[in-house]
Amino acid sequence: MKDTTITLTEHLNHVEPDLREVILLCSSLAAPIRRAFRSERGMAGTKNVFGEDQLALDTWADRFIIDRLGECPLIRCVASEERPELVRFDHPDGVFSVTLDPMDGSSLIDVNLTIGTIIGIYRADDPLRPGRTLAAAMYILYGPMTTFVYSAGQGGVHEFVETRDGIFTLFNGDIRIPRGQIMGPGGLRKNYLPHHEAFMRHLEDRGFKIRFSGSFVADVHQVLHKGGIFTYPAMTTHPEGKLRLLFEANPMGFLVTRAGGRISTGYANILDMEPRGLDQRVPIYIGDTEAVDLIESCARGE
Ligand code: P6P
Repeated sequence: MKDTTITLTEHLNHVEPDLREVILLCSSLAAPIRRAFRSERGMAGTKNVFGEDQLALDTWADRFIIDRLGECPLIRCVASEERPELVRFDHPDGVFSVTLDPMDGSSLIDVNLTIGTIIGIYRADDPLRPGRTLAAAMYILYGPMTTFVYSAGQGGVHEFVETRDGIFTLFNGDIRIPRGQIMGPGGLRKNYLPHHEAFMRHLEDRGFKIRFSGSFVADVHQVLHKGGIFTYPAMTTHPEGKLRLLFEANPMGFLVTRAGGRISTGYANILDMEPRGLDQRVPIYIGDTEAVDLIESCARGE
């Protein structure tokens, strides 16, 4: 149901006041980040901890967001995909640890495709915890519209659209992932492992159509609304896949699970994983329960 009268500020009235303050702070990042797209162009000349070339937009957004989060005394630390170490603040009364993918899909900005910011919030001293312990997760999508999706506490998953700078109104309340027939197949077929190869054949036999943009957050958002599955699997060349446990899998898996879907390595629920480190990668299957159940069945050799 689309309702454009309730604002994010009003919608968050059911959330604990300290968490509500941090979620609103995160939503306030959208407008200034979007304004930077035209100025922060080209390569930064640096690489992140995953060995990926950083764009000027990646490093700018990382610095901007961490500076803004660092002004909030409730936040103890931030783990960013763009930094090798945890960023700790001198906030002795801080209660939250934050995970941040500042600009997921950033390379697509030059071709004007949708990219996003992914944030996870733990009520804990550090973010090296299972995704199921998140207090809240959210993402900002910079697409034809600027939208903000969040879930907090025991609540559902809700989408807001920015109507004026910094003002978000409810666009889709309590989203439930439907059963669908789209798939976002990351990786290279020539490097697929047998169980993944079998899974992809099953999807094609069932008439699944490919929807893969190169932006994880945008592709998962589409699956959240239309059902189906996004996958970036383990491969012969990348036994742990490409995408990151802390910065991508946990927050997006938390949201999709809250909407009635699932996230799996192909063998087990990713939200139960104890992270080994900030830079841990993980094979990802995220989508409606039927599609995720199917990959786990393939992995068991059924
Ligand atoms: P590939 C973007 O760089 C990203 O981290 C995800 O957003 C996206 O799903 C994936 O990598 C794309 O990877 O190998 O297809 O370029």
